[in-house]
Amino acid sequence: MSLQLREWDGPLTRDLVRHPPKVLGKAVCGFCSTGCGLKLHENGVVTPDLDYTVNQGTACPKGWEALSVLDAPDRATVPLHHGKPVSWAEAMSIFTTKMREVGPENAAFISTGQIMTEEMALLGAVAKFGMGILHGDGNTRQCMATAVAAYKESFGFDAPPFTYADFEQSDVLVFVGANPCIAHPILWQRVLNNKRNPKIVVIDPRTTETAAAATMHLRLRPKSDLALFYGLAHQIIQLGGTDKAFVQASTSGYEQMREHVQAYDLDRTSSETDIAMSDIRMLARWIVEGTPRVSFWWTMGVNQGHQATRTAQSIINLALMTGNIGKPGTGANSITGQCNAMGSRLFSNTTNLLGGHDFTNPIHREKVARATGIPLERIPTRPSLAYDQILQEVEEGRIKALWIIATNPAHSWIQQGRFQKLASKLEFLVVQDMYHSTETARMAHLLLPAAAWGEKEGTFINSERRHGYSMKVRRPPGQALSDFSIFRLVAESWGCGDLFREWSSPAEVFKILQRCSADQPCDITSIQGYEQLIREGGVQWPPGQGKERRLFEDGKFFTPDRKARFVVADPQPPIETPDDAYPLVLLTGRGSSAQWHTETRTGKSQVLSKLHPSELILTLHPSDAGHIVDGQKVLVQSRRGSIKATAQLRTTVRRGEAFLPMHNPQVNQLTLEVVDPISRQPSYKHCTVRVTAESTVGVVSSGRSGV
Ligand SMILES: Nc1nc2c(c(=O)[nH]1)N[C@H]1C(S)=C(S)[C@@H](COP(=O)(O)OP(=O)(O)OC[C@H]3O[C@@H](n4cnc5c(=O)[nH]c(N)nc54)[C@H](O)[C@@H]3O)O[C@H]1N2
Ligand SMILES: Nc1nc2c(c(=O)[nH]1)N[C@H]1C(S)=C(S)[C@@H](COP(=O)(O)OP(=O)(O)OC[C@H]3O[C@@H](n4cnc5c(=O)[nH]c(N)nc54)[C@H](O)[C@@H]3O)O[C@H]1N2
Ligand code: SF4
Ligand SMILES: [Mo]
Repeated sequence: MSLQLREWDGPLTRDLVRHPPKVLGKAVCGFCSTGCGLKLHENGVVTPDLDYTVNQGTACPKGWEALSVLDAPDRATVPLHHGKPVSWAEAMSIFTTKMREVGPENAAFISTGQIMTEEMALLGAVAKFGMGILHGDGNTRQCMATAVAAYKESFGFDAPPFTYADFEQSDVLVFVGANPCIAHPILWQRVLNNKRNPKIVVIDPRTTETAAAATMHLRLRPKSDLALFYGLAHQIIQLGGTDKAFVQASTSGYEQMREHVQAYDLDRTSSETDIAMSDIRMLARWIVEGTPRVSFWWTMGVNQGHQATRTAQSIINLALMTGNIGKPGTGANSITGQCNAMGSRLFSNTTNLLGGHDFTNPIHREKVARATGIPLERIPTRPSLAYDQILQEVEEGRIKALWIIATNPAHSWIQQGRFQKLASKLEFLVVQDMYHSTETARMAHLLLPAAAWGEKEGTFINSERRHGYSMKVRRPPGQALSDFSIFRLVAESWGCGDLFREWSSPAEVFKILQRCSADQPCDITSIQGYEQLIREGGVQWPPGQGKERRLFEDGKFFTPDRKARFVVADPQPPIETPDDAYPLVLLTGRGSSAQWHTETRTGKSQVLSKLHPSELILTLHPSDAGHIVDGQKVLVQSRRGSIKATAQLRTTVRRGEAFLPMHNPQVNQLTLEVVDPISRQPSYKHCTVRVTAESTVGVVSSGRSGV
């Protein structure tokens, strides 16, 4: 198949679009949360689905290459025990024996936002209800936990309110810590469809591709967002921009918020954020004058921070106070990351009990017991520990076995040195992945080979709450099995298979999950099975009229008093701040639209590899470079580690700051394990480093102190 790839690399792609090979089926893309509809053809060819509402006939490079990356030589094709092939029967016997030896109370699982909803639900159910494992979290903690915590407290439920049509119907779009040109290119395309001549505001310390395309770029000091949004709220109040009727009818806590932001006058806000007073005032005017439709969009620049939840809520506050919610082109909108992060938020049975329920609530437990047929006493009465807390338990020797599914923490978890040390303490590490070569799979005692997207069926939930169906169009390689089948094997092997008789196929599990969702904000009981998802090109929760729908049109939220809450806090400084030894702030994030996270998949495509630099590039401001010249090899050092990179001197980063893409496995050797205390999401976008020339003669220092 990789031969095929070379054949259609380049201008031939155009002919393929005109005369594509036979269509085998349709699927929702398995990379990002945009959830583009794709057609899967023979010979590994993918084309965008012209009829799908989300992407309207377009796809980004990862989508086009989605099938080709399945044919890599390092696909896991047989179970491996300490690197040696074993049969599935042996693998299951090893799994069960070791897990029993350690005891389920001393085991945990780490799930993902990148398998089918039905699969993650089955995993959560088998592990927690069947095996009695109490603790399970997922890579969604690295990504969306902040948005979840913020929405729950502010809206009463984890409910991103928007539909993608809002990109097209907005007059002012404010992107905070988001770089959709790279991370969500097809959503950016929806922005470009906007015919209202919108103002596009980008709030990001870097001049990103998105910032370069903006009407206004607020190049704030990293992690000063909270002060900026309080300052903006203060300006909006002064301009008389509060939507009093909406605030009165649909919110609580406005007065406290108003008092809290009094302290953020222009002077203070400007000095704490490095944003000119005139720009803050201008943005406040844009938000209120002529009552435009304003939408706020945030991603990892907000979610990954030491005070992330309160920052997300300071954005929500702005939408609430100006009544920009529940109407076309508005909203306080968190853009999701992975293809099924939304599925994992509602149905992974980790932080929440299936269907967005609460483990500690006896009524919820009874309801889920009835909906699933699982005996009530098997449902835990408390939620899992968070990812970082699970690792802490490993450190303290209480958790001795870890089962990791469809995530690669030996690359992606923050502060690698600590992670590696902890993982090596484990008595039993099981990794379930489609490749045997990932950084985490190479550490596994037992590797379970998984089928990939395209080789199995099920549903994802995208960023606008759309359930979409993906078809199986090819066989998995060797003896690899779908994650769904692996979880069923585990249940049988553990001896709890009887509990899951009804969970016999993804379609049956979808029905069980529908029952779990009854009377919740995410109620999907009325969906007529996969058939409706296929026929309608996905269905947003909760189902209703129209192809694209938003929440809160009636001004009623999911809190007990049906009012949205204003939430505020005092800004705290970041944990690690620049000093003489480590003078630069290091930011990390997505490098290109052709690279996906730890690159286990995208790294296999020859087409995608041509779309980004092959070396690790450190972007450094010229005035911080000292004697370092553009293109020079450098050492990037933090208090945790030291890595090599190639310096690129650009003014796209602010003076005193540097940027590294997250796709290189070494980058997290530098980062510092700090989490937001509310969401427990890691703060990947703030630590300090020094950069020195990698020279044999001597070390030439850079940074403000070195210049
Ligand atoms: N091509 C590609 N697309 C992807 C992914 C991928 O790996 N590759 N991953 C997907 C996933 S899981 C996710 S979560 C999303 C992430 O999507 P994004 O969040 O858009 O991507 P990032 O580059 O991580 O971070 C966005 C921006 O935050 C800025 N930032 C850093 N610190 C701050 C700060 O303190 N304040 C503000 N306002 N901004 C700050 C960074 O400079 C960066 O430009 O992308 C998804 N899409
Ligand atoms: N420095 C820094 N680090 C970061 C971030 C950052 O901005 N900066 N961002 C964080 C964010 S937002 C995220 S979401 C994480 C992502 O971090 P990870 O989840 O670790 O990254 P992926 O490379 O997506 O890992 C997915 C794994 O699942 C495997 N896989 C794919 N499909 C399947 C399947 O169907 N079944 C099974 N069993 N396996 C499958 C892949 O081969 C791969 O090994 O990284 C985080 N790490
Ligand atoms: S934008 Fe996201 S969902 Fe669409 S093709 Fe690209 S990776 Fe897939
Ligand atoms: Mo993410």
